Amino acid sequence: MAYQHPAAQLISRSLAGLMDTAAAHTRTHGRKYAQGTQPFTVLIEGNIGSGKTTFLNHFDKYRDEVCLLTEPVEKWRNVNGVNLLELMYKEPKKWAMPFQSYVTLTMLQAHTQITDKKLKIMERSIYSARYCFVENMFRNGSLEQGMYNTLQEWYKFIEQSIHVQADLIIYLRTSPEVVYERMRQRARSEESCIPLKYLQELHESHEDWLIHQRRPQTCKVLVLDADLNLENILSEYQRSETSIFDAISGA
Ligand code: DCM
Ligand code: MG
Repeated sequence: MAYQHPAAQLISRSLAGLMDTAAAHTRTHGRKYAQGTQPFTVLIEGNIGSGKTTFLNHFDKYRDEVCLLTEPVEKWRNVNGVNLLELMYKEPKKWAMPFQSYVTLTMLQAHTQITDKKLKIMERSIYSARYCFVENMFRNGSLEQGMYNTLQEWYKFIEQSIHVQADLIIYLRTSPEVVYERMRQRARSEESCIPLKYLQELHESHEDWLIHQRRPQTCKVLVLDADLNLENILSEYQRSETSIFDAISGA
């Protein structure tokens, strides 16, 4: 058998283990794995640098009532000592596939995480991986047809057998030029090679999904103007708080 990097082996084994459990669950119970275990779930979506983490931090004051799940980027930077995020940007043709498989695993862990809180807020989801990042990586040639098809098969299986649905999506809508500037200021080392064009492409795929509704839409989308700077975005945050609490009381 061809040599496989230990990180890639680990990812395949963990993902396969989770899928076996899900399949067995669906066979035994006739319903999706994790169904009925999830509270009202809100996904925070938006381009790189759109302020998703800052938005989640804003909800920190409700931490006793809200399960806050920030994007597992630290896990992606350290898979048993391997920085998959860095490898994916440095050598996309080789590493985009294992990176997105690992994103799938960590997102599934977040989607299915049990909590006794009444509200779960997640930074990004399996949906943005599928509809934005993976689509874009396929279009720009980082993913070969066979890699792309394999990921699509995982997504189809997940959709059928695991409860990953959300109740509300908050879209932090930005313009690519603004997030490009923010990304450069934030200066995450792995992202130093990202050109404006990449952010423009990701912007278009978020727009196609959340504004033009060109993807299967399962829940309501609240759009916030996330071009605003920190001082001015507070009123947008308050608008989203009201929407979340209204939606929960109407759910
Ligand atoms: N990322 C990716 N594929 C995903 C999710 C995220 O390539 N499915 C990348 C984009 C960013 C980093 O991970 O470089 C963290 O995202 P952000 O800064 O938007 O939180
Ligand atoms: Mg973030």
